Amino acid sequence: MQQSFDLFFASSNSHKYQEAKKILDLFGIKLGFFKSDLEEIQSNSLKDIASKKAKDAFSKCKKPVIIEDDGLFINSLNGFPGPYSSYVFKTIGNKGILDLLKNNRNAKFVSIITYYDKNFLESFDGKLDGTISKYQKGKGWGYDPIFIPKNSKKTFAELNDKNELSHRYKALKKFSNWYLHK
Ligand code: ITT
Repeated sequence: MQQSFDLFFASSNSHKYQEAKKILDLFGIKLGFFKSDLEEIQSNSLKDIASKKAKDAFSKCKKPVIIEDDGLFINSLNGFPGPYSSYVFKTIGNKGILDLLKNNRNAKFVSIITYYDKNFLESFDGKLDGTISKYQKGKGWGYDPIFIPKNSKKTFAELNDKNELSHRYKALKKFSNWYLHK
């Protein structure tokens, strides 16, 4: 039986979709997956990248879409990898990041959720402060084994309640509030 969805999450990354789906379920929004490699412009602004990606996604999906652009910003590296987080993960990975860090390990995860349906183009952000661990801990995707959210001793990969506090949760909560009242 075919399920009906309120909107689609366009991304090449199924981990992001699985988490976004669980979060939007809490707000009563049914999220489908539109698996797609989206065009990503080079820019220092996650919001600009996300807006372009959302329009590209809509032109392919032809249904209301959200896309998400994330960045891990490390203080002692002047915000690197930031908008280049995806590329950096694929090239040097978590080990490469750990090798670059010394004492100051403060960082933040940022999520931009952008919605597009031809009438609306809206973006919502979620930010979460934390630190980068000394070693990889736990089994998780992406930067989960090295990111320790503020007020926690565990990495994202070791936490059971990541979806209740993540950068993604914060951005999707703002999005839901707007979407359900628009
Ligand atoms: P898209 O097709 O949606 O663009 P992507 O994986 O390229 O997928 P981003 O550019 O938004 O997505 O992601 C930047 C990087 O940050 C990417 O390497 C992710 O693995 C990583 N990342 C984002 N959110 C994360 C999270 O909650 N936990 C661990 N890593 C995360």
